[in-house]
Amino acid sequence: MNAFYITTPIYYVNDKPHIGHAYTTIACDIISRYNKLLGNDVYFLTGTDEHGQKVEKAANAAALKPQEFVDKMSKNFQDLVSFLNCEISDFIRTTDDRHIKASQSLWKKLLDNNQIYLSNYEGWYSVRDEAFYAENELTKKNDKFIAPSGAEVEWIKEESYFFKLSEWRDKLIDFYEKNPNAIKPQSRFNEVLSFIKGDLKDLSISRTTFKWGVPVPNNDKHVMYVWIDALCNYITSIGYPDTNNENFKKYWPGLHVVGKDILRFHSVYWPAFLMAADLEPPTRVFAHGWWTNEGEKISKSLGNIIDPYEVVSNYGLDQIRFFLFREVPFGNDGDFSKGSIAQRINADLSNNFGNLVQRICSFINKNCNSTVSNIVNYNDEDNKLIAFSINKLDKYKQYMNEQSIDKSLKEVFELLTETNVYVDKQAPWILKKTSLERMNAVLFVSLEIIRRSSILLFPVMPGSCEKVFSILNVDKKDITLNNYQTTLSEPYRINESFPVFPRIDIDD
Ligand code: ME8
Repeated sequence: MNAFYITTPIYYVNDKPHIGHAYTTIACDIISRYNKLLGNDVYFLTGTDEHGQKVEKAANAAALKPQEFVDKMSKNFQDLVSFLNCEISDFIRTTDDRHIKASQSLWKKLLDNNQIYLSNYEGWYSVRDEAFYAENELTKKNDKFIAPSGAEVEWIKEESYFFKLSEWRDKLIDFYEKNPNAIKPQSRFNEVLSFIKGDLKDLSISRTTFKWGVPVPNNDKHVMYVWIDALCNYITSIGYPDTNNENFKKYWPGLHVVGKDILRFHSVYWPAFLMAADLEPPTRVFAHGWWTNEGEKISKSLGNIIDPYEVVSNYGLDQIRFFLFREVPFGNDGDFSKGSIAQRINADLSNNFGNLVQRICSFINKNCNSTVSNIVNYNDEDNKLIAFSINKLDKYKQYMNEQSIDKSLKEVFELLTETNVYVDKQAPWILKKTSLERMNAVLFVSLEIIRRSSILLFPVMPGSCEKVFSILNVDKKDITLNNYQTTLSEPYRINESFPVFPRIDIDD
């Protein structure tokens, strides 16, 4: 059994979760469930990032003590995970004792390895991004300097600990040249490599102007820069500082899925911290794109935040899980528009997948006493479709292994389209009068493809595929990719069918 470790970013608790947070968590759930279908031993981590000036300011604005505020806000993110039907292994909070201990241990390790020194920081800082910027990265707007993210920066001047990032330049270049798949998609890899090849300066890793953070060991005046604390969550959960722990040995290093906004932290700072602490860098960082709402950037000030609870109640959970990953290539930016959701659901789920399930299963219910039997031989058309389904499995796996979820889904839908064409052409309703033997063969092949497609779609739409499996009488333990090619036994009895994907009224 191969061990597989996957993480979402840990989300800031300064605000309520929105569709962007749901997107990354669902992506990781899909990749995690796919790995479980492969038979891998999966550890899936998500959680909340609760320190830093931004969270402290939000707590003040809510007139709550920071700890009370983060307890309340973190709960929203925990509830969202189960609401989205995501199966996690652990939910980490950076205010957990285990995490404070782990991040202080990481700090001490860096100190012991002579990677940290005390000096003065003077430069541009954005509270919103919790990030430092070089002057040449900024633009000027109404006398204010703006970071590439659009956030305002302020000039800060304070005593600070520094991490010797500049010393890691060559080692990072070497690591990425040897591991060209360690950042995906490819365009992001090139972007990171050219950033590293530029002028990599030492990184300020502590702050003295606020208190809401992990205290720097042996110097209470400083709290850790929120990113060194935050990134450490990925190793806290699997037992750091005990690197001989079962989980640590089994799962590290892993795959981090992040939004493109925080790629630099994960693919430059984090691998450097890890190598400097004698640990391995992540296996891969996958940076996905950004969602807009009807063409506009999603932001609180524009008042166009998309609430995951609301969209799920309008369209259904699996419909939204599906839309997010079928509509937009994973890695690209996407636009959340009501028209495209309805169209996507109707075309792919109601008319293609749902229709195939419904027409085949209700035909078997009505005309065959719910049982398919008497298969003598498959003809060329049957064999062709079966062979096509095997070819689709190979492509599906190849794309899933590189996190191209959209491409995997496209393969499954080509198989479903082809199967609907096959059913139209074979016309079991006519065969019923002309050849019961052929009718049974066609129904059996169709059921087989429905079963196979439902296995492939399971990671994206677990709840709906379970419904299909309940009609098909397939046991939960048989939902694995190993079982993809072991056909149903014959005679095969199914249960009463029902519509799994109702159509969406476009006018709504
Ligand atoms: O950055 N489209 O937390 P955060 C797509 N705490 N994804 C989006 C999105 C959008 N419009 N908006 C948010 C932080 N996301 C840090 C991370 S990790 C050690 C620390 C998703 O609450 C996307 O995954 O700002 C993005 O990277 C993440 O939420 C940012 O969450």
